[in-house]
Amino acid sequence: MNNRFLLTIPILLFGMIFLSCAADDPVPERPNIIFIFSDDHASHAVSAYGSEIIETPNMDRLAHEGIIFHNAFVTNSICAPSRGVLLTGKHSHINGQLTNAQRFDGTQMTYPQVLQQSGYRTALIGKWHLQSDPTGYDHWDILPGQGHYYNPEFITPEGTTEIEGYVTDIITDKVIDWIEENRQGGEPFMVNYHHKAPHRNWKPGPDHLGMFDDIDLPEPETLFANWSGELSDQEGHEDFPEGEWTGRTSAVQTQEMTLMNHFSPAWDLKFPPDSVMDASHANLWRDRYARFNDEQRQAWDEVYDAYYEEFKEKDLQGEELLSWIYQRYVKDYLTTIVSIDDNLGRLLDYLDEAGLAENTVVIYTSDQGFYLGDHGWYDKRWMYEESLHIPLLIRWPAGITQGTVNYDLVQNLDFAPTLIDLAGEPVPGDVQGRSLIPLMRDQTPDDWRESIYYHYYEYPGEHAVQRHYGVRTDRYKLIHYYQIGEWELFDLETDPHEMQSVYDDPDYEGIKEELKQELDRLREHYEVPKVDPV
Ligand code: SGN
Ligand code: CA
Repeated sequence: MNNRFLLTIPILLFGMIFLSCAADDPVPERPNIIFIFSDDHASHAVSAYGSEIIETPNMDRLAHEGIIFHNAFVTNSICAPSRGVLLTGKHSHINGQLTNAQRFDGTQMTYPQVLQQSGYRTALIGKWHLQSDPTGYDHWDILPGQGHYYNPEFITPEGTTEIEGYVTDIITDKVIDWIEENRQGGEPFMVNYHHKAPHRNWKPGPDHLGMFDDIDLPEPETLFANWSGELSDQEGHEDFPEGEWTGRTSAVQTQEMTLMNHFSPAWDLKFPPDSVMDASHANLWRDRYARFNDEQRQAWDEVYDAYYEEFKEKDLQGEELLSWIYQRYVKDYLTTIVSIDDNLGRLLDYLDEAGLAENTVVIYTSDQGFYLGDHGWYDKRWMYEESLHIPLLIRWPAGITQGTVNYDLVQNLDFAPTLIDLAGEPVPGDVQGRSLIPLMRDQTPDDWRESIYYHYYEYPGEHAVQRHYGVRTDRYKLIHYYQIGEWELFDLETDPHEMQSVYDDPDYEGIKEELKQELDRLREHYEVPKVDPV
């Protein structure tokens, strides 16, 4: 018996139940689903999560009109692995996508396949990053690799087309057009609406260039934590524990993601290509710069030439330089998010006008979090809060009470089972996540998880973050950098920024032992092999 036949049985059963109930007790129609996935969007850059640096009114609208999850985390804070987990509901060591370098095996069970076979119309539009062709979609229209911010190419089964404009606007146009074409005919739809933004190198769209110019954004408390081997005594930062590396492992010292030492003047600060001939990433930046059309280039230069002039004129050093880099970095990053939020507003307006809002589940989340100068860093990969955490906002007027707030520990592992459950299909037994539908209804099961498992594998790799796995409970986090034999233990209540490991603190001996046992239990439960498969 082949898989397709097996999958038709639940569909037939669903149909029979639907028909038998239809006369007197109408079963609610299966909802449409719009899964919005941004790339590297940290939850501390969403105002619904209390961000102090950006307003995201349309994301906040999802939270107010639906549910906000305050404790949503990834299993592996890097792009392609996160996407593998999204599609399968299984940890990286099971779905095979352990790093960005691998090709996703699309022949395994993925939720788009289940939905497609159960009668959903399915589409994937935007970033994909999994190398193999997407499976389970009636329609796919994806960026090659990381894609481009300006005048991006898109690949479909028919070939590659370059489209003039800004990537976030174009992806949204494509999503709305596809929904408009596919909303008729009685079948529900599911669309993966996947942004490129706010991925490095954070290029603002033409409508928003320079929008934060007149503002000084607040700095994160840990901005000066790692940058030079010395702790800052700058006003407002004097509370750091003694000695910058104290209490953390050597992994923190050997990473390559500081704003101070690893940021590229060309690629990241976008200094004029001719000014930075010798700088790292200069050719990459020249290549991207060449993509602008004349109008785009002129608008860009007007704004970015001024930043470069300011940089030269001020001739900053040390902490003042880091502060300047931080402002430039975060302003570009946030500006790309403003475009996402504006386009989300456009989509929500469209759903209202089309009469689709009531029974369409709109999910907003990201493939992982990001460092916004926290610890002096950009990028992700670590199990520390800023990159472990993801925004997760879901609106579904027909199924979720407005203003629902959830604090349970949920993970991207739960997306596939949730989406399968929303479609009324049984969740396959080997899926490792759990459906979030009971949580959406404010009915968390008694046996909901009390800890999460995390595992990052991409070392050696860009930004040089050591491999590590760990466990997080609502209060504690234990991390094992297993290739260098080092551990960290954080008490998130007393040390929310994870600056001081208490692994060797005798007061935490009991907690440490409990967490080690819990980590062993999770590794066994999730069938983690003793030796890394990559
Ligand atoms: C690129 C970026 C990295 C980033 C990876 C992974 N470098 O390689 O900074 O960590 O993507 O990001 S860049 O020079 O090309 O900008 S991920 O989100 O796709 O995992
Ligand atoms: Ca990413």
